Amino acid sequence: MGHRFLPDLSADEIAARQLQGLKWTVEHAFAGSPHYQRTFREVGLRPGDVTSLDDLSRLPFTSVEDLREGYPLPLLSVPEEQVVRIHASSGTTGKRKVLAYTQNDVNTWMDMMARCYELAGCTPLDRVQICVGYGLWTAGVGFQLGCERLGAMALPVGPGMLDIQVQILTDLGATTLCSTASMALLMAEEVEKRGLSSRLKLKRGIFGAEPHTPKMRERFEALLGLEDSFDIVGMTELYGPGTGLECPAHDGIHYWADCYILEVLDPETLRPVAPGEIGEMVVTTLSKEAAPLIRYRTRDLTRLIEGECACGVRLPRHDKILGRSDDMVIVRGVNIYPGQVAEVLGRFPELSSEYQIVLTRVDGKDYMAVTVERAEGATGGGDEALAKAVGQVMHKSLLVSAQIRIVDHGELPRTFAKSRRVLDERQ
Ligand code: ADP
Ligand code: K
Ligand code: ZN
Repeated sequence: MGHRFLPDLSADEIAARQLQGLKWTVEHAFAGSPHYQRTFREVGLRPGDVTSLDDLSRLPFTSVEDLREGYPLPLLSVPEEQVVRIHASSGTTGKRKVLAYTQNDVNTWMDMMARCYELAGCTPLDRVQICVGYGLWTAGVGFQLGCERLGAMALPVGPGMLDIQVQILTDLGATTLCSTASMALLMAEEVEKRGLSSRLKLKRGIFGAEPHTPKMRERFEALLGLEDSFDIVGMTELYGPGTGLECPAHDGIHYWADCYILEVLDPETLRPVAPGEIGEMVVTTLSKEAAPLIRYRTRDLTRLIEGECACGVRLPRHDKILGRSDDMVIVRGVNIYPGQVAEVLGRFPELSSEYQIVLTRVDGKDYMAVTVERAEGATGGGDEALAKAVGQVMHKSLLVSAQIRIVDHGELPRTFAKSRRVLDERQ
């Protein structure tokens, strides 16, 4: 296929690299990290015991609690002189997750990001507007690294600053926009408001960091005049953004199985789910030096997609990230993911993509209210009937009643980062 960064590997070749990487990782982590020495001893395993990929299932899990316990430099497996930088995640609860990188780690990450740009169709003639945070977060730096590796022109604006964003978009003729889905929507609405769409040269968007609905995506694709857009996945623990990219055939996300092993496990039993079923992503890195991950429980939910892909890329695929197990809320004993609410709202063309869930408790009973915007241009008439219809579909698919409130388009907060969908006021 003539890719510079994307490898064309058969399943056997991938398995061979995975076995080699797994053996290396286990030796390396055991030699360098007191944490891994302890967890290996707990399950009675020595690195030499790993001789086939099947042995992966015998290895101990690593969890987000392990990262917090090891704060500030969890899982560190190299001497400090080899660490060239750290990054941290936003860390919504408790201590931040801080992860260390060696130069080789940075280089691996850079190549993974270059693959993403390449798969999205970028070339050295593209101008890439990077509208995500730089600094401690991995996002800005990751997009920047890969862009430079590919040889495209980076326009490193960062998040927010809509005036500067639209100025750079139009004056520099950005062809590629990298942001969260929320930020893409915000920019799209700004461009529309200022009547600038005819001055844009955008061809594609690469957006990620949060789940989004097809509706949200259709809207910013249309307003920004994008020919195509791609969901990008990643997390701080696993280098940062760029661990996989939505395939050009839009049938799942190709992930870099020669850089990490992905297991999809039942979060209760920790056994593999049946092929194609949804489960928790559990990752094992194959060459990560500073903070190797062995069976790290990401808490993200997805499923593997079997079979050959129409786009011709032979690297395996997983589905888009369907949510985080931590996002799950329990309302009157029923497990609910925000994505399920979004899915119901998506069935109503009269509604926009933006919604917010508020949970309250009165007299020991849970109540769920969903505020949703009207689609742009939709008038306010018939709200009651619409709210009732939405409530009925919601009850049917979630088995919980929700009070539906319909507000004007643009009334819910827009954000530069990840949208906050659930306000839990029950504590
Ligand atoms: P945090 O959000 O925990 O501070 P990160 O900034 O590292 O940490 O974000 C990584 C997380 O963001 C992933 O574990 C996943 O839950 C979510 N995420 C990243 N990319 C996507 C995507 N394309 N779609 C849905 N969720 C995503
Ligand atoms: K260039
Ligand atoms: Zn594909």
